[in-house]
Amino acid sequence: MQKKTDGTYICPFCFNAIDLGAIHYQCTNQSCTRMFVKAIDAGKVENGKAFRSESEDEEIDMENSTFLGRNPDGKDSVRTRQHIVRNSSGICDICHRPVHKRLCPVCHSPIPQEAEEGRNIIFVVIGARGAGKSHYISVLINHLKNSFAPEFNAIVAPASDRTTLKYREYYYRRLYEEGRKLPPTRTYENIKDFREPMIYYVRFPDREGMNSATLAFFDTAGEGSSDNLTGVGLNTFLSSASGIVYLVDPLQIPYVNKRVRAENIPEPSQDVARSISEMSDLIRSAMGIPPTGKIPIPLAVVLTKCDILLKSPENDEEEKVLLDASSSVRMPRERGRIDRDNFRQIDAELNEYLRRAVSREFIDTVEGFERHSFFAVSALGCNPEGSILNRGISPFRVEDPLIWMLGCYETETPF
Ligand SMILES: Nc1nc2c(ncn2[C@@H]2O[C@H](COP(=O)(O)OP(=O)(O)OP(=O)(O)O)[C@@H](O)[C@H]2O)c(=O)[nH]1
Ligand SMILES: [Mg+2]
Ligand SMILES: [Zn+2]
Ligand SMILES: [Zn+2]
Repeated sequence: MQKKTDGTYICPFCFNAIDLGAIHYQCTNQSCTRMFVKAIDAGKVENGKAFRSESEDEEIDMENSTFLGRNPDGKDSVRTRQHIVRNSSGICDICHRPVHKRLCPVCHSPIPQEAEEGRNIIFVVIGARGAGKSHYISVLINHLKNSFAPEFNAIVAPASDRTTLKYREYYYRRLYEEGRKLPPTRTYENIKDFREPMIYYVRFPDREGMNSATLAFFDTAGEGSSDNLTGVGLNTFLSSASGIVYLVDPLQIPYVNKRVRAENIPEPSQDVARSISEMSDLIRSAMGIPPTGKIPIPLAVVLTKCDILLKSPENDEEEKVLLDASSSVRMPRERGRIDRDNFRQIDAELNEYLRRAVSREFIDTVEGFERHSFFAVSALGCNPEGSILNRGISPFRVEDPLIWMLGCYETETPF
């Protein structure tokens, strides 16, 4: 489907289709940047000033600066001590030794080893304002490393140092070390850090066929207006994805909102149905798919904060909107493989539930995707009372959508 085997590769950072024969490199030879700077100062580099920082040990990475929304001439431009080779020869233009660190020529993000294998499937996670994206993403990343990886014999690794730093600084530290809730994303001061997605590679070394996937976490609101907060146009981003995890906060659904009683319930919102149909329209126009045609990208529609839906009802009204004792969401999936029956039951139950709680149109929009499935997850495992997570973090079913999506791309070797 989205697999590219003709020598092009979709960069999961900037979502440009890259010709693998026309890329850039980075030389790990420590002295090349200094020599490059000397060559600039001697006037031997065309347009050399553009790469010259105040330091003799660093050069300016114009492409990466531009991608991150920073001024390449300004103080916050991206600097590097590893010389960038702006041609695809595979030989450093300074030290003339072979170079192996491959970069996307547009944004200068790293290109992984697996790029050639045509198995670069990119899954993206998005959702409307307040849907629970930030908490879901942070908990999922931690859960993938600590729980999913050992269960499925997988290796989960960040694609770049910046992903590692960003995850630690904005998410992990606050949630897991300080035990505090994350703030709304839009109030982050340095919004520029959020132009770049956090990218993780998931590899299955024992499996043939589909043995690696890329996860791109873009932590912004899933509305059209968020377009200018990301380095990538939302339509490009969505239509190049191999799978979309779309988060919905059930507590924002007016029908559920007015019946559930719990601390910190968000305001009801009409956005639940509206924003998914906007997303679907955006993809249809970007991919040229008419309203009657199916969108070929697998879609997981995920109800977040389901800890609240699983509590015991306190009255008849609550009973109408909570998941009952026999709900399939409570039935554990079989471990170490794709438990399709379990997912199918949850999908059928939530389809019914959302048809009633949201609308028929909402379901129709979701069914406009060739492959789709409903899920219910909880990042925190409980409803936080204030801003302190004093009951800890116990994620529930956060990995389900990912397992299902991997199943959509599974070829020879079943889990
Ligand atoms: N009960 C419960 N509440 C949650 C859970 N995850 C998030 N929340 C609540 O939902 C609020 C919003 O979650 P966020 O992760 O910040 O949502 P977001 O989609 O990133 O929001 P914006 O960045 O503002 O668009 C949090 O402040 C929590 O109070 C969960 O697993 N269970
Ligand atoms: Mg957020
Ligand atoms: Zn790129
Ligand atoms: Zn070199």
